[in-house]
Amino acid sequence: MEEGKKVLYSAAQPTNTLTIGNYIGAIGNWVKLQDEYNCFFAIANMHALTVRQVPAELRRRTLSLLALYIACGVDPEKCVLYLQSHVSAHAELCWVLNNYTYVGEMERMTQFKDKSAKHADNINMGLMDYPVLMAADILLYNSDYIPVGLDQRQHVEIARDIAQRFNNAYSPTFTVPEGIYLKVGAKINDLLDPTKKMSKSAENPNGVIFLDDDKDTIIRKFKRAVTDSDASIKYDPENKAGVSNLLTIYSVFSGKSIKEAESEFAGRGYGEFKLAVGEAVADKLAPIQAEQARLLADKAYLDGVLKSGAERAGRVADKTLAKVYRKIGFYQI
Ligand code: ATP
Ligand code: LTN
Repeated sequence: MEEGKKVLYSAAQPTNTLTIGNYIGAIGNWVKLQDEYNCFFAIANMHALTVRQVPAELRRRTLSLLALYIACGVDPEKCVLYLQSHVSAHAELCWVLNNYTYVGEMERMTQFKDKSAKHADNINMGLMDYPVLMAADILLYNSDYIPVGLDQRQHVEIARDIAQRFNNAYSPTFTVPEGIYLKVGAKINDLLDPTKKMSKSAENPNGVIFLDDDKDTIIRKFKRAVTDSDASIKYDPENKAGVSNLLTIYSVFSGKSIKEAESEFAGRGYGEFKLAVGEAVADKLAPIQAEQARLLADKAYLDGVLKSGAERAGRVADKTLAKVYRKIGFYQI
């Protein structure tokens, strides 16, 4: 960790296959930030448990997500990459913070309400406690900045509240973190319902581009993307949600600004535009997919990254936890 650099923290869950929404809103953005900050990027397998998982799948997806981080360009030499369950301080701090969090606040969380509706047969305590575990993740590392998609904003806000509440009850202990959100790409929408977030657990896979989709699938999905009858390629999220979403995706994957993309396609048809978006996405994903497959064949290397990550993360986390235990009055020997 370099002296003087601010701390950046983020994570993704090893559930389902990640989407271009996760790439744009999270991992791809982390890559751009990794030189400027001391970064911790976790694989949130404890959060994954809040929805039923098949054990073998969870295990497989864990390594697959680590390989994906690295294949996307997150550098394990520069950043601490680790598995949440390898650092026991997460669960321990979560327990402490539970006592500074109100049931009413958790019941009001949008994601809790959405996931409770979706998994009505399994509204478990973990699902409700999800934001407190996330606060523990963040606060253990004295994180200054949390780059996430807009769907996670409410969780970052509650982490700030919990940090301030604890600091006020004792003495300054936690850094109060700040969420950072992309101007373009903090919420990529579903291709078939462009008013809704593109989600890796969506019911209809045709509205979602998964990071392991092949070129034909990607082009086919973009061809079917919902647009409008106005036939003009303009960025206007209020009135032209579908086209604006496609422009955002094109802008990120082609490296051009939204304005440049608009002029490139001025006067051209939706068919041609959708094909160009599909090609830009497929061309960018192909080398990432190949690199992920190459890394997955080298399990010893991936295990080594996790081992070193757990040690580096554990050292920082244990220090924070010891400080918390001291302040709350846990007897120490
Ligand atoms: P689920 O669909 O199961 O709720 P998720 O994709 O939201 O999953 P994670 O894998 O934990 O959940 O998300 C990792 C990161 O990707 C988070 O920072 C989240 O905000 C971001 N993210 C997820 N979907 C999008 C999206 N459609 N647009 C932008 N960012 C996104
Ligand atoms: N809940 C997040 C994943 C996550 C996270 C974190 C993000 C777990 N712990 C700490 C930022 C900071 C999600 O994207 N679903």
